[in-house]
Amino acid sequence: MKNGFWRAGVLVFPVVLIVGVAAACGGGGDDASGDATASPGSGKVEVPAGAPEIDQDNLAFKPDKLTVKAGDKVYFKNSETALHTVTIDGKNISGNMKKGDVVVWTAGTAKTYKVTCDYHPQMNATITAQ
Ligand SMILES: [Cu+2]
Repeated sequence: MKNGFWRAGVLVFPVVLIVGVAAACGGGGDDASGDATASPGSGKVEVPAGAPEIDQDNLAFKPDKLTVKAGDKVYFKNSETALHTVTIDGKNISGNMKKGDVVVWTAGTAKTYKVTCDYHPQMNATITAQ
């Protein structure tokens, strides 16, 4: 009786272990997102009325000076056919933006940010977060 129980236990236990390990390996693994503040290449983002916005138009950022509160979202929109980027303090946060693309960025810290475009050195703007 006691021996029979033991034999069954020894047989069942390794099977449970293997199934458990297989299940643990199945999930997760797709959390590769980097910058949560950017939405690269997405044309689906709409700019809310009255939100801080900078247009990319005629090879310029318009306006080229913007003041917001720290924590505010700033919307960048490419309004022309030329490809642009939103590069903030040297970091490209947008990828390539086509006409109509909108990228949202959050001015996290109170300071002045330099905004440039990787393709057009003449495109410059500053965003001051207070
Ligand atoms: Cu550009």
